[in-house]
Amino acid sequence: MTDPYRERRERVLASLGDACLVLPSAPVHIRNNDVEHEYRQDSDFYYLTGFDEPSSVLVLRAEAPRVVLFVRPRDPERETWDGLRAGVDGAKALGADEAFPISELAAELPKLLENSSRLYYRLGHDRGFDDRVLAALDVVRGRAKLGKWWPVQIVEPATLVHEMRSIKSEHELGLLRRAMEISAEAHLAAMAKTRPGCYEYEIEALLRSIFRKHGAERPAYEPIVGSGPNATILHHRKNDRRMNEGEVLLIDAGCEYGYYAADITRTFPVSGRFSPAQRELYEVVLEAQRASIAATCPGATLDDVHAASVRVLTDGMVRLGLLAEPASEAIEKQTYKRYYMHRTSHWLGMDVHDVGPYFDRGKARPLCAGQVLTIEPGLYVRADDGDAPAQFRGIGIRIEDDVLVTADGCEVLSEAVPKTVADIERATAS
Ligand SMILES: [Mn+2]
Repeated sequence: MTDPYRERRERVLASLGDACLVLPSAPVHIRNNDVEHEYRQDSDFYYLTGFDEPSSVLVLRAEAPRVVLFVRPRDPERETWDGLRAGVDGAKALGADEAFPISELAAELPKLLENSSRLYYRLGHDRGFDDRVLAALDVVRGRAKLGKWWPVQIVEPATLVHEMRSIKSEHELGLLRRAMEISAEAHLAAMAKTRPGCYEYEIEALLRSIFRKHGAERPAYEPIVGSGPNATILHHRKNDRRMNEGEVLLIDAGCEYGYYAADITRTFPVSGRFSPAQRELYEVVLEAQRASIAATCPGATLDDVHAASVRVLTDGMVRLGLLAEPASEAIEKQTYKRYYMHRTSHWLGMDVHDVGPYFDRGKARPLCAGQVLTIEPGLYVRADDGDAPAQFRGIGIRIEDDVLVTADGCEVLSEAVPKTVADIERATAS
C-alpha cells in the first residue's frame, strides 16, 4: 500500500518550486495546574505526516534533504511518565530524509531556510513559534554576504494544503465512512434508549461510549443533547436537563475516527411519537433538507444549497403562521432568520468545520467532486416567543447529514440514521 502521507508531501513538494514550508505541530494546552488538555495533533501537520506527537516541526524544501522532521528525542525517564516517543530514528522511519531533536531547531532551521525564495508559514497563528521562525530568518539574512539567499516572502500555506484537503481521496473517504458508521450506531442507540425521565447527560454518555467502543479517538466536537426548549439553543452543551414526555430531543453528535469527523443531527420525540405541532415543523425541515440535497452537485455553490433550504423553510414558516408576510418578502428582508438563523452547510473532513475556501474573491466557489459538506437546515421557535403560534413555542428541529459531492450529484454518507417520521418513530420504539 502506498503511504498516503508521503504521497501528500510529494504533492506539496511538487508545487513548492524553490520555496520551503515550515509547519509546527499543535501546542499542548494546560487545563489546570500540571494537568494538560487531551492532545490532538494539528490537522495540517497530521495530514502531511501521520505523526501525533507534540513539540514537532515539519520542514519541506526543494533541495535535499527535502523532508525534515524535528521531534522530541527518546528519553527513558520522561517516557516512563508520558509514554513512548518515536524519537529521531522513529521520525526517519516515517519517511523523513533527515530528523533532529526539537532542541536543535534554532541551530538547524536557518540552514534549512537558505536558498529558498519563499517561505510557506502560517504567520500570526502561534506568536511564540513566529518568534522562532523570524529569528531563523534573521540568521540566514545575515549570511547574505556569503552568497546565500533567503526567503523574501512569507506565504500562507493554506493556499497549498487546504486546497488539497478540500478534495477527499479514497483513503480519506474510507475513514469518513467509518466515522459515519460508528456515529450512526450511536444515534440509533440514543433513539432506542431515550425515555421520558432520562437526563441529557445519560444519552451523551451513551453516544461517547459507542464512539470509543469502536476505536474512535474522541467526539469530533462536544455532543449537543438538547431536550425540550434546549433544542432551540444551537450549541447547547451543558446536557444536564431531565427530559419530559411530549418533548423532542435534538442530538448533534459525531465521532472522530482516524482524524476524520462525522457531524450528524437528528431530532426525535422523547416518548416515541411526534405531537402534531412537532411533526408539522419536522416535515418542513425534512423537505428543506431534501431540497438542499437535490441542489448539491458539481458546479452548484453552497449559496445554492442554502437558498434551497431557505425557500422551503420560509414557505413553511408562512404556512404555519410563524411569519405574516409573503415568503418572497420574508426572504428578501431576511425575516426568516428569526427561526432559521444559521447557514445550511460547512465543509467537513479532518476538522468538523473543515478548511477549504468558501469564496474566491467574494464569489461563492462552485462545488467539485470529492468535497464533503454538511446539510443541516433547522427551525427554532423559542419558548418565550410570544408572537409564534402557541403550539410551536419551545420546539427546535435540526436535521443534519454529511454529503459527498460526486461526479454527477451527491451521496449522503450518513444515510444509515433514520430521518423520516415513520422511520424515526420505529427507531425510538425499539
Ligand atoms: Mn454541522
